Amino acid sequence: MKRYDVVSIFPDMFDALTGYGVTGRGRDKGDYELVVWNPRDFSSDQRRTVDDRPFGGGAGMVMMAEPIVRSIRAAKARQKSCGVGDPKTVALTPAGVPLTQRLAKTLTAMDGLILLAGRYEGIDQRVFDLEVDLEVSVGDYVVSGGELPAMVLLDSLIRLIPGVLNDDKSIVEESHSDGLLEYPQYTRPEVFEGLSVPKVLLSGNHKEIDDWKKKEALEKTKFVRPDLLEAKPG
Ligand code: 9D3
Repeated sequence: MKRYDVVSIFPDMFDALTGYGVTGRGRDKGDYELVVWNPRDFSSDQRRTVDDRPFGGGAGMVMMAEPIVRSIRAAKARQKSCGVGDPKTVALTPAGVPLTQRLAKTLTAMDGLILLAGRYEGIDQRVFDLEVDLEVSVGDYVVSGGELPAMVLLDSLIRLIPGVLNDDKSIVEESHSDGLLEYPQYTRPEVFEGLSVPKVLLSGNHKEIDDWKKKEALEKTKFVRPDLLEAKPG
């Protein structure tokens, strides 16, 4: 069983991950566990404050170091109590390294992970200095907080845990078409509003079908994401 701890002031958002689809069933089956720590529970004032104004000025509020550091340390203690030797802490930030399938494969190999999802304009730098091993971004666009990015990262890790995907065929196909975009897919009926399924897919000739899928995937990739083909042999 993989152990995931998340630090977030919106714990209920993670029900979207644990309550649905393969990530929901994976949790029910005990493929992984997810515990969310709320920095408000580690705040030192009556109002449960977790943010304050930035030194030096600037727009918006910054998340305070103390409630976050205390949350991360509680998460680390829990991970160690579960036998995770040296749990790594990953912060989701717009300035992180881009999430890729390669990074997902690296992180899914860890027994446990702690993820930090921030809100407001940022997080006090001393949190990173003291407790964070890696910053990860989910792409060059702005969202309102780290929770959705944390769920994107978690989903990409969880579906790589052996047994989470019910069939192992999709994993084989994934590695097969590695780095290419998807070929077009069809199901019944054979004709829909005058549009027919390509004949080759009904031919039963598996070699021809495989060649067609490869050709379509390559074509689509050349057109939409030529950058994916740049550094690729074959
Ligand atoms: C200084 C201007 N903004 C940085 C681009 C401030 C800011 C905006 C949004 C700071 C944090 C956020 C909230 N976003 C995330 O926490 C985040 C994120 C993202 O916005 N895009 C891509 N990946 C990620 S991972 C976490």
